[in-house]
Amino acid sequence: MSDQKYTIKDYRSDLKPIWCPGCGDFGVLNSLYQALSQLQIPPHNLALISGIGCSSRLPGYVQTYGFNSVHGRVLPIATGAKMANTSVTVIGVGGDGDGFSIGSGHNPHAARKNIDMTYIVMNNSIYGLTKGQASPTTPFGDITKTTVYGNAESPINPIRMMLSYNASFVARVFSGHPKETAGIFAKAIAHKGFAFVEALSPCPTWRGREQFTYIKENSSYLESDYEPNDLVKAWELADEVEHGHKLGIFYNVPRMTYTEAVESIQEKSKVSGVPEPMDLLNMFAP
Ligand SMILES: Cc1ncc(C[n+]2csc(CCOP(=O)(O)OP(=O)(O)O)c2C)c(N)n1
Ligand code: SF4
Ligand SMILES: [Mg+2]
Repeated sequence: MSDQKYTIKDYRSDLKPIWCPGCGDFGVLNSLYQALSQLQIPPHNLALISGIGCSSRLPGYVQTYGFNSVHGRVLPIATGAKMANTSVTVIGVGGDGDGFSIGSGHNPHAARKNIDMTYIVMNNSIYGLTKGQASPTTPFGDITKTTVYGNAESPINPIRMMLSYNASFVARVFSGHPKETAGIFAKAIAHKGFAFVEALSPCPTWRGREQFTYIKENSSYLESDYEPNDLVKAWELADEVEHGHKLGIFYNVPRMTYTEAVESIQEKSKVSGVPEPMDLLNMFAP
């Protein structure tokens, strides 16, 4: 008998996913169940926060606390949940439209503050739920419902974006590789600080079956001796033109979390004392 208290079935909710057959989000969900079970995260000590989109339906399929919230607002809501109860494991999930378009302005702040949470973006390079408009990760020249003669915009590289925002853990996975994806999810969730994972998750409905094949044929893992602590090296390897879709953990460094920083400031204030109101006024006097 297994000594694991929580098995995959303890994380499955009664809701049956309504994603289209072949949607990459199924693979992401299954890998997340595996990672949670590997880490033995108690379902009652977990909160999954999503935005709006096909991918954002994911919290409903996990037997835990969840909030399918507002388009583009995964990170502020997840941050609030973490601040309200720092002992809860908080995981934000959403799509590329949600996280890199309307919600993009929240990324630098969660990353720079090093909020102790995981953020998984299911990137299908399309707005799936709203029927196939181009997103910020749609490649240049690609044909979509809104770019019928080809996309005139250059895409965001999510790995480079998060590296430049000083995220302390940055990784990329592919939904078609369940075992590897579960392993990287587990490392991201266990990471102390803000962990970002881009999950390449094809949308056969609006991008065709070719999207899965393209990712499968053009992706490869970072070398096994790669050390994910060199920002310049990580930036270089994130170059998709030169390296294709590199998969794995690009960057993983220890850094004080927001909660730790606040606690340390609270401790300092106990020693130095709280300034009197008049002292504060004098500090700003001309
Ligand atoms: C404020 C607001 N603007 C626009 C929408 C419409 N909308 C819903 S989901 C979505 C994009 C979904 O794309 P993505 O985040 O990539 O998720 P996917 O469906 O591809 O998983 C949009 C534009 C909305 N719900 N709320
Ligand atoms: S439209 Fe695309 S992203 Fe949405 S459920 Fe279907 S395959 Fe998945
Ligand atoms: Mg999308």
